[in-house]
Parts: sequence; structure tokens; C-alpha cells
Amino acid sequence: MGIIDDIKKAGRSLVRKDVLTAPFVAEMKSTTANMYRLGWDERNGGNISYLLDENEVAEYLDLENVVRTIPTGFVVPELVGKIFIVTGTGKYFKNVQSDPENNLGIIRIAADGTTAELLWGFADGGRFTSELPSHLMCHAARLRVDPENRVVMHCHPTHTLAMNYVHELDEKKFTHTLWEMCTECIVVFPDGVGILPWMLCGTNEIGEATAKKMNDFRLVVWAMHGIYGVGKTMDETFGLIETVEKTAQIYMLTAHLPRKNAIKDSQMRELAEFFKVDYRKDFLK
Ligand code: 2HA
Ligand code: ZN
Repeated sequence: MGIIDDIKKAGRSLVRKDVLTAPFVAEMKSTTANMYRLGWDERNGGNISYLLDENEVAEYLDLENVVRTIPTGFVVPELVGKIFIVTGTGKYFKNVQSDPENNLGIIRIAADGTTAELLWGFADGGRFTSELPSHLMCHAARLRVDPENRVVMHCHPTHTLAMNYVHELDEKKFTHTLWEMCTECIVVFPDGVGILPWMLCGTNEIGEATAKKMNDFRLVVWAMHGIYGVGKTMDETFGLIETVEKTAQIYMLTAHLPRKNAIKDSQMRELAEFFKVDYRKDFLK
């Protein structure tokens, strides 16, 4: 009796849950679907990386079983051993929900800091997003500022991009315009929006520049390309980008019309003080 119980117990510990039922896969599916439907991720546009808890992943995957290794082309010593679920290069957000196994992958950064160990996904032989340098460098930078940061998200939101062509690409002026167009903005992103000039995407250089901005900002616009957002949760990160995009829409709906009203700097200060947020005081006039 005792022996049979022991055998049953050992057997159960070997039975892993189906990774397709994991909450982190569900979050990737619903988030990419929402982003696609909002028009932020046409074709293969956009990418997400999500830092996972090793113990949680172990409920679904054998962490000893590396399916294959993929060189990343850059080194992030801080992220050795960390596990991420990431979207695939050339893959469409539109298709993640119906086919997660080909469009997503779970990777672990190997001991050398530069090899990705594929633990699951990219089943058709694919690989992680071309923007992995920006994603991992941003994770490393944000973890230094906020040890609870988990998500890096990139997309091409329509109105935010439209605003790039008609508004000065100056961090202070751009942030101020967003803050004054929507009451909640200074509370949602009191740290403002960082801006990088147009740069070649998919490179280590844009990754390094984005990560540097992430020392001060949770939102970084890539001029005439898109936006990066980071956060502790998928909801927080999505919400940051959603708030910028909604506000950029209001700006684009009104930019060509005579301005009759605006939220004043004194009112923004009032908001920030009431909601006790540490805002960029130098971004107000
Ligand atoms: O992966 O959005 O920046 C497609 C992109 C590149
Ligand atoms: Zn992009």
C-alpha cells in the first residue's frame, strides 16, 4: 500500500500540465488579438516579450529539455537563466490566437548570456522577434529600475504614428501635448514619453538606445515607426500604450481645428498632486 502510494505520488509529479492551458500563453493570445483588432499590429508588425517565473513554467515544461538553441547576437549577462515567452519573427499578431505553437516561443537565456535555449514553440522552425535586442536590453534596463518589471511591448499604433508626422519630436513638448489633451494622462504616465530619432530597427544599436531611454521612461516612441511600452503586467503595459494612443487620436481629431480649451499646467499639477504621482516637473511650463 505504502509503496503503491509512493509510486502514484512520483508519477503525479512527473505529469506536466499542457502549456497551451498556461495563463501566460492565454495572456499572450488575448493581448496580441486585442492589439491586432485595434490596428496597432498590421502584418508582422509589433512584438511582445514577457518574463516568466521559472517555477510556473516548470509546471508545464521540462526545463532540462532544450528543443534547440538560437544565437541572439548580443550579450545580456543580467538575464542569464531568465525565461521569456516571445512573439516570433515574421509572424502575424492576427494568427497568434489560433496557432500559438508556431507564432510564440518560450526561450531561456543560456549561461553565456548570448544563446537563447528554445523550451517550447516556434514549432515550424521559426525564431524570436527581430527586435529581441531591444526587448532584452529593455528588460535588463527596467529590472534595474523596477525589479518587478515583466513585460516589454512594441507596436505601431495609428494615431501615435500620425502624430509623429505633424508634432515636434521633442520629449518635453510631445509629453506636454499628450498630458494636456486628456485628463488621465499625467496620472497614467507621469514619467512622460521618451523619443528616439528615426533609427534602423532590428539592430543592437536601436536596442541600446531604447534601453538607455528606459532608465527614465516606461514609454519610448521610435520616431515614424512605433512605440515601446514596459510594465509589471500585461494590463499595465497595454494600458500605457492604449492611453497614449487614445490621446494621440484626440490630438489628431483636433489638431487642425481652432483650439478653444485646454487643460492648464496648474490643473495638471493639481492632478499629479491629488493622485500622488511623481511627475516630470520639468515637462510642465
Ligand atoms: O517585427 O515591428 O519593428 C516587426 C516590427 C519591427
Ligand atoms: Zn515595429
